[in-house]
Amino acid sequence: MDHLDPSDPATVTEPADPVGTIARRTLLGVFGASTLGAIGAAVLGMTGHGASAAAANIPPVHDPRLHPLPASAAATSVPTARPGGPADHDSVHEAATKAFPAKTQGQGLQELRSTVVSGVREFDLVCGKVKWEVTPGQLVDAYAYNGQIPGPIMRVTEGERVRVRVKNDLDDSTAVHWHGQRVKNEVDGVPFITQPPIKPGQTYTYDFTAGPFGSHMYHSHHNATAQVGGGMLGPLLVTPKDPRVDPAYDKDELFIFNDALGGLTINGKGFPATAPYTAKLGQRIRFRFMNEGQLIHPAHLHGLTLEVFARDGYPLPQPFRCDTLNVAPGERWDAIVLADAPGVWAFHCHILSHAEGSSGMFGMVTALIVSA
Ligand SMILES: [Cu+2]
Repeated sequence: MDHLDPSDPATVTEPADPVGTIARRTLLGVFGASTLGAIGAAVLGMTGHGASAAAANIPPVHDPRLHPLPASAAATSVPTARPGGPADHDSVHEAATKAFPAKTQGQGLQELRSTVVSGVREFDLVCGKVKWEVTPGQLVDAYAYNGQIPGPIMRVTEGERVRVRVKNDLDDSTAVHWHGQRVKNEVDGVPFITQPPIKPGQTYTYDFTAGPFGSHMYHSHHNATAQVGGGMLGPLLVTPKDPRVDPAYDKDELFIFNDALGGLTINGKGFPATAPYTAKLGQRIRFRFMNEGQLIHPAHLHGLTLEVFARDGYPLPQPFRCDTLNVAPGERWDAIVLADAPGVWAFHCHILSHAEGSSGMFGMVTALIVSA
């Protein structure tokens, strides 16, 4: 990914960037429309549709099958000859990588609004079916809270009383479990153990006191393989009453794995539609890793160090450093990354079949872009 130059002012992003939209714009600026066009034309040329690329006024790419280059030029030329050969392989990889970050419809992890009524923080969640765009043009039937995958961020404070109204607009029953919270048993969200299922059309109200603090989750606990796998999950972030229990950080980011809906995703999107994380040199970024899937996913960050300080919300007695952090289903891990080296650092699941194949990178791949 060294084709991006983070020292280039075009890649500098504002710290308050909401979920990578600025990075997307600036990255596109770096690649430039002509570059993207050339990549598109290269791919089209390989598959024999070069004429339409030319008609679209995309800069021409040499097709050596039609017009062989002199040997000296061929040595430095891009996509060469043989369909299925190494050059094809490279051009497909290049196109997949340079499409990053690709635009898709639908954005998960928006802050969920709440209101405080008589000292109780109230939220509304609506369960519904949606079509979710995982990668450009890949629309899948999904379940969502408030139309988002992952669901919106619920942010509460340790010890605060919380009320969540859950409206079921699905054709199926559901229930919500507050994963990691020490709630009273009757609001634990398990149908036929602690409550009846929430039938289609019904609204069910959960009432609990938030705690312990840390990075937690909410998700369906009914037909969960389908419903959680299909998108019914979200983060429940409990701010500690005493802020001194957390290390200092400048940015707070979520990194949620899932592996059912539309394949292998980070925050509901597959590469190249995953959003890059951005930081300025010297910033400290808190990453909250969560796994809502069926498989383990080791998160690997190139070039920088993860300082892991909490597991499942609980502060570690002995924080540790690593660059590959295994995140098992249901787990949450919190880590600080000091952005002490500029660059576009690949950040991906290190089960290789979750990240890169014969057509290039896909699935659980993103990047942390550190600008000087
Ligand atoms: Cu994985």
